[in-house]
Amino acid sequence: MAAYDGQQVVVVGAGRTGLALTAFFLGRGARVVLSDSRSAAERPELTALANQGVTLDCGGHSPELFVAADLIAISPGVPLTLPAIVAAQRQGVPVLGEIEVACRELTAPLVAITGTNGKSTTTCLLGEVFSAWGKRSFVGGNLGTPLIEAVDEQWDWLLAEISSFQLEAIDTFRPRYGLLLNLSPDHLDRYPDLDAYLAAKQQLFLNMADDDVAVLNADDPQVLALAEAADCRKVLFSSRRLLAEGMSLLGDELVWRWAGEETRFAADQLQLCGSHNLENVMAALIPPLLEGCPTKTAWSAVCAFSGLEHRMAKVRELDGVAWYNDSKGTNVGSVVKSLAGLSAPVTLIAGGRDKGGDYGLLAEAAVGKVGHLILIGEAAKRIRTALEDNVTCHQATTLEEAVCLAQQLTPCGGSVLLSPACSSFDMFNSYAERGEVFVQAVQQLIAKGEG
Ligand code: UMA
Ligand code: ADP
Repeated sequence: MAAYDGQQVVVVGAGRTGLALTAFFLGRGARVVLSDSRSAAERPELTALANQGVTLDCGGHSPELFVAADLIAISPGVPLTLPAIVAAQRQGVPVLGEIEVACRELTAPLVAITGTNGKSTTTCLLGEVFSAWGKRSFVGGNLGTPLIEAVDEQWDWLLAEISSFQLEAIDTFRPRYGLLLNLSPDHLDRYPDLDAYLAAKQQLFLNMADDDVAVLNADDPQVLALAEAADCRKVLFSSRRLLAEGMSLLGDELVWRWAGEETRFAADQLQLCGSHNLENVMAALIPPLLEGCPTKTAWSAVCAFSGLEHRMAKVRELDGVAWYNDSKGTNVGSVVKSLAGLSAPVTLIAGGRDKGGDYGLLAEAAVGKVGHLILIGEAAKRIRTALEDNVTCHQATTLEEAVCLAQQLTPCGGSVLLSPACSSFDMFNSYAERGEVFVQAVQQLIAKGEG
């Protein structure tokens, strides 16, 4: 455990993570400065913290406070390129990410789940299995509850979704299990190029060694390449070939081969749909099975899991049209997977804050599948440019307008899919809010004959 008594700590970002970090450092006797780019007027709720002795640095990040700190603790949304951070680092002030601060306090073994897509689903699947096995598990991280909130309780296991942002500022962070599910371009609004994004993901393996286990997607060459230098055991999963050891998909069975034994699971017992979810299930089973969880317990738990909100969730059927909410489809790779699970004709609602994705890949997936594309948000123009030769494009100013337009355009037997390929922050506070607005608008639609 680190000692912070009397230390001057600057916490950067006053969102969910920053507030949890502030509470943690106050509890450890530190003097806390909470710094946020948003003005105090925008964050009136922070006044209560000022009353508890926290110094507020709002409406920007004051370099003089950063340079004078003993430690800077950053939220995931804060880039290391922030000038005040760069200035402090030059003066030798340590800069730690929240997961680094947290792991210095935590003693329970950690399963860290990362990859471009499927992190939240896999993390929750793991949570279901460990809980069914009777283990007291913290389930959080990028999923919503910052890891630092785990520090004041006793856990058997820590199951944490970890983003590339969170991996940027680690030092000793060392998971017992590190899951790397898949890699495709994402967050190119934060990283200068794909290599920088991949380098952040690779940090997962930085301190993994000896008996730590990297759980890797054998079908993703980029995943294998990033893990090549990892100095720990590697256990693979594959949906394309039967592995001599590891977890494979063979026809409609999952095959677990380990220590000379083989167990088979019938995939049609799962409630989760789609080939991508089979990958998530395969990855999630590996840590508990290696730890000795009975196979029946693990399998029943994954079968009982019906999925998370805002991920390919069917909202309703109306006039023979199925409506799906996939608001969490925030990059091109995930939209491609979601489209693969539907048959033509699909009316796709996409757009939002551009993350620099390659919409050309979306154009390939849309051919013969997407009849109409309805665009919303800041990225509309870039997406239209990439897809207008392949798909009929339409524009809507609000998500509600997009829903009404989709109803007019989609024939009986088709489906409407909200899967934006972008983040939500141009029009909403979160992907969840975007999904809720979509669901509400869809629920309010009246059948065509009744209008
Ligand atoms: N801020 C600054 N300066 C900056 C940037 C941001 O002061 O340069 C301030 C903002 O004004 C805001 C605060 O920082 O007040 C927000 O901090 P944050 O963006 O780190 O958000 P948190 O609320 O702390 O939530 C973070 C994760 N957010 C991001 O990574 C962007 C949440 O993941 C995560 O659930 C939470 O920590 C708990 O761990 C969200 C996410 O979108 C869901 N993650 C990305 C993704 O999944 O694609 C990585
Ligand atoms: P993340 O937490 O990484 O964003 P989620 O589990 O929330 O992942 O799923 C988000 C979306 O990503 C889903 O709606 C689906 O379209 C897509 N997805 C989920 N799992 C996978 C996977 N293993 N491979 C590719 N895409 C996936």
